Formats: sequence, structure tokens, C-alpha cells
Amino acid sequence: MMVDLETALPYPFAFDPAKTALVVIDMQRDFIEAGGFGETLGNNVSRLQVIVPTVADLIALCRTKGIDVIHTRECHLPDLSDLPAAKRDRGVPSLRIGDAGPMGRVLVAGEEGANIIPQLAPTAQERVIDKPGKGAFYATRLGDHLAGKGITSLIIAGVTTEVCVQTTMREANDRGFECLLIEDATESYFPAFKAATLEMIRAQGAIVGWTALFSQLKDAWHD
Ligand code: C5J
Repeated sequence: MMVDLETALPYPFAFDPAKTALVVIDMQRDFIEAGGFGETLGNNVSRLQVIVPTVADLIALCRTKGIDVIHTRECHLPDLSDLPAAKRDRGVPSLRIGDAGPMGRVLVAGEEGANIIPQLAPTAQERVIDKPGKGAFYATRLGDHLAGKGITSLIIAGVTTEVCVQTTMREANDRGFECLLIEDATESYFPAFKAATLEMIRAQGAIVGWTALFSQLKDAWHD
């Protein structure tokens, strides 16, 4: 049965739960906790911590509804063979990707910092996609996974709104997915960038996708 989210912006968003997945982007210790990569770049990570309860509620709702929950992690192979120099050398962080920090090597798979925060830990059945880029489709099996399950719509949450979330939504859009971003389940280190991204996504008749609050999704999604 279709869910009609009448309150979505810029106009109502309808989805079939049987063909919908939740994608939770990069809710990792390196971006959200003190001592991680986000902080080494000079960011105030407490801004991102605010959405954790809402993302937890969204994951719980999707689990209850039986839809596929997918988690992504931005991280690199331990030998850094998937880390372009252009990414490693960008900016002046106090620690670069691959360097040893308080939570292990920064943004390296298998290290503490690359893990998803414990409050949002995936279950054993849920797919975790490690991605070397900003977009979750680039150099990953996400597209194959979704195609294999017949997924056509994505509910999106995570961080950061204008970087990995927006890139993933644009990649998904080009691949034919209908995307709904949950406004209070995504955040940026820069409030103005979040606001601008939400506007960009919805502009020109949902050129990238739709947005709604978690409470609006929950209210619309009754059996
Ligand atoms: C960043 C991300 N901000 N997950 N990564 O570099 O948005």
C-alpha cells in the first residue's frame, strides 16, 4: 500500500514501502564525536549530535515497518589505495586521513573512528556500505544491492547535509531513484549550508528530491 506524505516539500511525496529503503549516511564517530576527523577540520561536532535521537527514531520506525535499512561509512582501505592524494592533501587539518588519532587511524576501515556511533549501531542483518567518496554510489555495491531488492525510493538521513548527503541524493537522482530527505535527521557543521541544501533539493519542482520532518513521515505512515 502506498504511503502519501502530503506535507512533503515541495509537493506531496508518495512511496511504496515494499520498494523503499532507508539510507543513513556516515553517522560515524569520526564526524560526530570529539577527537574525530570532523573536529580536526575545525568543526563544532556538537551541532551534529543534536540529530542522533531523531535518526534513532527514524531507524526504529523503518525497522518496525520492515523496510531495508542501509548504513554508509566514509572510510578508506588500510593501505589507503583508494584515497586520492587530492583528497588526502586538501586543507590544513591537524590530522590527515590515515594518520593515527585518538580513535585510531582517521577515516580508515576497521578503526574506531570509522565506526558508526553506538547509539545507531546497525543490526547484523543490515547492510553497511563503506565508501571512499562523498557519494554512496561511487565505487560501492549500493546500486547493485538496491537493484537486487527492487528498490525505487530512498528515505535519506545522516551527515553532512551539503556534502555526503547531497552528493548521494544527486547520484541517486541520476540513477532514477525518488529521494526523500528527513530534515531533522540530517545536519551540517554550517547551518546556512544545511538551509541552502534543503532549498536546492526542493527547487524547480523537486529537482533532486523532497524533504519532510520525521514527525510528518511518521504521521503519514500508518498501516
Ligand atoms: C564530509 C560527509 N563532510 N560525510 N563527509 O567530508 O559529509
